[in-house]
Amino acid sequence: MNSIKLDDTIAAISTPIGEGGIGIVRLSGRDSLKIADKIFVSGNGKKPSGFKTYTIHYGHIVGREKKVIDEVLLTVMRAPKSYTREDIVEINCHGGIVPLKKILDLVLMNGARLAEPGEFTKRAFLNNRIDIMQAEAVLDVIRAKTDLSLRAAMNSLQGAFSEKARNIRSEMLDILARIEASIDFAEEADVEKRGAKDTLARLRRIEKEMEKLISKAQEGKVLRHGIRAVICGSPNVGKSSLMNAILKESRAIVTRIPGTTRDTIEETANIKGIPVVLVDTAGIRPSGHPAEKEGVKRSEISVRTADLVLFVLDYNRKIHANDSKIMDNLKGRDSIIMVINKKDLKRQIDLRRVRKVFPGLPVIYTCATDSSGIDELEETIKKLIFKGKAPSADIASVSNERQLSALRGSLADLKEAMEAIKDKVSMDCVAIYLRSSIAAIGEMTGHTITEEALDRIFSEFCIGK
Ligand SMILES: Nc1nc2c(ncn2[C@@H]2O[C@H](COP(=O)(O)OP(=O)(O)O)[C@@H](O)[C@H]2O)c(=O)[nH]1
Ligand SMILES: [Mg+2]
Repeated sequence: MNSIKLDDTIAAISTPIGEGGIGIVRLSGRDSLKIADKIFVSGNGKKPSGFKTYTIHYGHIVGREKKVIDEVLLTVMRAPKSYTREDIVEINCHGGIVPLKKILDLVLMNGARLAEPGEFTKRAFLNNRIDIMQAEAVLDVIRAKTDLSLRAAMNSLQGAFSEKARNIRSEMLDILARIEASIDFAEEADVEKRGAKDTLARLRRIEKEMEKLISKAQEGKVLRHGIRAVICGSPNVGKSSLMNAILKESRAIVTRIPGTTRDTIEETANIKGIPVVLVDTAGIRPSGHPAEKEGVKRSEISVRTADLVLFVLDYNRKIHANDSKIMDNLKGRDSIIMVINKKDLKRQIDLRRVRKVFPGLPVIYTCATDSSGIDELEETIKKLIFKGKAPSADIASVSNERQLSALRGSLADLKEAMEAIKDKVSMDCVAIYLRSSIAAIGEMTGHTITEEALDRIFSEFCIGK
């Protein structure tokens, strides 16, 4: 992998492609200033390599045959106090595709290499400015869909969780060092016995801490990345109308003709601060039409993979065979909310049978056309996701599946180590489990992460970040 080398200078357009007030071409690496010297002409004739750190300068980018490409502001941030800990130059030019591309080309012609996705952040990681969990938090900040998601991501970016994880790891390293020392010196059985008791007590504290982090993980993941909620039910009960009411816009097509929605439509809603991807499905019913058939198949898949199901019934209609069939499909899965829509019309529905099949299911009455009941529905969704507790964006927690599985692995090995002590197995064996536990938590923090895992993380970034 060439990007692990840090001796070259990288460059990329760091602003989104399209028309904008300004656009930024960013350079990072040891030749950033030298390259800037060749293409930037300031009003007073001074060169970027002479500029102080954290200063901004007015001038022009000049290409071949002294042709002026754009009028710019150039910012210099010198190593080590920069995003990457390397020399950084940012060229603020006009935000059009052509000036940005021309400036980037010029920079590349003068010795920079085009950055890979996320490579600036990767350098910040490789140069130890941030750890891998903070790098992941950068992406979460960029992608935050709600205020709450942003706050949770910023909390991680500022290192609240990293510090906790680092402390756990260094405590484990300390315990391991003591065990290794005791293996060499333990002649006296008495000393070893006392040592084992102390070690066990320390490991138990770490175990508790890890378990707490794992129990909070779901909340952390939901706040950052949200959940998927699928809206299902028979045709014409008001699924698409409900989706539009929650989104507060007309996203899905609503008609009086059953079977209008044939494809699944997805849109992110902000439900009480939680990003919720709403999936509007084709009404589930047997159909002869191939397009509708495919839509129905997709609906059934969506229901299986969703975190939450909004099962919609028509207040104005008796439960019919199709509703019952959907209920059969839903039987056994959790996180379902029953939405009885069209409450403005006359009551026809009888819920006794439904309640028998799904005892304890939350039932919300709505009218999608005037949005009444929608707020109560949103409250219920939030309560169900967080099991009645209010979510806190300020807790330091695991934020994704990668971190969670590393933490789980670490805990499993830690438990093995504790068992080994209890069973009075040799301390050599305890040390093996502990080392493996430390390696797993190191994967989470990035202390012992593989290059492959790194590549996977940074490949999700955009170029220029
Ligand atoms: N009276 C009334 N009509 C509704 C309500 N919700 C939806 N509708 C109407 O029911 C029909 C079907 O709605 P639609 O959202 O397309 O249902 P879907 O097939 O389940 O997606 C449309 O004519 C809607 O205007 C409601 O709460 N009250
Ligand atoms: Mg529909």
